[in-house]
Amino acid sequence: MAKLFLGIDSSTQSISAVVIDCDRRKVVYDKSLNFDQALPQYKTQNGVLPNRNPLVKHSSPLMWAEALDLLFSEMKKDGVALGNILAISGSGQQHGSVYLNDQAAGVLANLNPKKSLVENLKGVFSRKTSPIWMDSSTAAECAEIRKKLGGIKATATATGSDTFERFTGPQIRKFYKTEPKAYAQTASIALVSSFMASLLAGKIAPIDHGDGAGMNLMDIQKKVWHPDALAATAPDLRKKLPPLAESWKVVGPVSPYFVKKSGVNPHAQTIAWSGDNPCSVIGLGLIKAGMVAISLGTSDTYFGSMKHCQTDAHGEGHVFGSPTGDYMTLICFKNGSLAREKIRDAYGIKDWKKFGAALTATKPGGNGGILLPWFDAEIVPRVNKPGIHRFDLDAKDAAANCRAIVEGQMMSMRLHSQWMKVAPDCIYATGGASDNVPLLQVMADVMNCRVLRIEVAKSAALGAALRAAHGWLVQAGEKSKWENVVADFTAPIPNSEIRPNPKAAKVYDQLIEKYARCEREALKRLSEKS
Ligand code: XUL
Repeated sequence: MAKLFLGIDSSTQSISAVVIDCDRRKVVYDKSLNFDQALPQYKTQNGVLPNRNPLVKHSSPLMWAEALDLLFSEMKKDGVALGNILAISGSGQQHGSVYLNDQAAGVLANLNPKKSLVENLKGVFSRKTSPIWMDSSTAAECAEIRKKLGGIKATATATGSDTFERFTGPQIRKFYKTEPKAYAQTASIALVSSFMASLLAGKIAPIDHGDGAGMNLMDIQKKVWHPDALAATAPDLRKKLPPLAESWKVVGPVSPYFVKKSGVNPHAQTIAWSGDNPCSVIGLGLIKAGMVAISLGTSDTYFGSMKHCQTDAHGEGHVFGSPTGDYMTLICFKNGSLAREKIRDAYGIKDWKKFGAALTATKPGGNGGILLPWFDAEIVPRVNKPGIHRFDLDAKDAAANCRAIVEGQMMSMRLHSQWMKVAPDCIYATGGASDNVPLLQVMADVMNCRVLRIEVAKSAALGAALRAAHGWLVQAGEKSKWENVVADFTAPIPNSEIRPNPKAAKVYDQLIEKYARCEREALKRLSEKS
């Protein structure tokens, strides 16, 4: 019998399934359902419910449940050998929360397969909609919680991140302040991940350390609920939160609902779900400290892994639990591809190939020119007033500006990941711009580290499937080294390795000091102006 594991990704816009065969080391099934298209009755736009207030972004937990039903019926229709699935885990969009009343546990334990999940779940919510990660309506609550915890550094040290509007704690506080009755009727608060795991297992599932760290409620060092953070957020909160658990925790066998309805193996175990970023870390194969992935998308994202928990005193980067039991970081630089594109277009450079040629034609470090690429308000470092800043750089020199923007972005990543105290020893590059070899050469030189390209379609769902395999092996008492679990599934593109040029790396060791000085100067100027 094939050893099959299922990973499900309940993301912002869609739900996906990836099935892996662990003996053949292959993905054997892969399917996505887009919420707006598959479930138009919920009237979501890109998975989000319309709202008059542009800061409010909610979605429907019933829609996510209906999508799960639909996904299983599609798998059955497509002939997936659901009877051979040994374990199921999943990934949920991080930070989103689901509010359940005191009926929920009983309903979950007795899901009726003759009805749909939606029909089963009708009476279990104490809040109809779920705030998701795109919501930014909790600035006041962020300030209140941060103040009670003693400021940015203290908040980040305690919970792994400064307070952020999308994080669950500030969202819970807003719910408590604006709908105190409904808050009082809430018996259990789930994350998207633990809610979906609860449906699968037919009981309230724990929150894993990966997703739990995205709440501003978990003690990031001890991995338990942080009493001060709970007290700063809302009364009686401890009672409403499920236990925290390791990411490989077996929640229990899959609910008979899915066995009877879809023919899932009755012995299939539900493994704790996690957030999409922790799952992607596994789906990208970042299983050891020092392994880093840089995603070059609209924004550039730096995913790191570390053994020992360090936090960012400036509160710009996040620390979550890694599903390996170690820690991971997520640092998001807003001015990514769009900023590169702005420079490309400003100089009339036709395509990325020509942009790459400009990088190759110029020498590392230019002539000491620095460009701070804040076309948009930036997250890291915090910049509220958009604008680019040039130092010793001729604005008329197209090629020098192409080099300077990429160097600036890479030096910013190097500078603003130093708090991790782990120098990368291997970087996986992903995302749209990762096929630009000259750009990756600048990355390798600035970081003084080899860079390999990796394809990441469905990294969160794949990571969830790999986590299901790992959780199943752990509970079966079998050896479950992460290297063996991810082997073949997360291999970088063959022959894609780019090595740093030692001479160039030396140039950047010097130039980064100047970059840091320029950044400090620009930030000081901006704060004086405001
Ligand atoms: C991370 C974050 C997003 C969501 C996307 O903090 O908010 O990456 O996880 O689903």
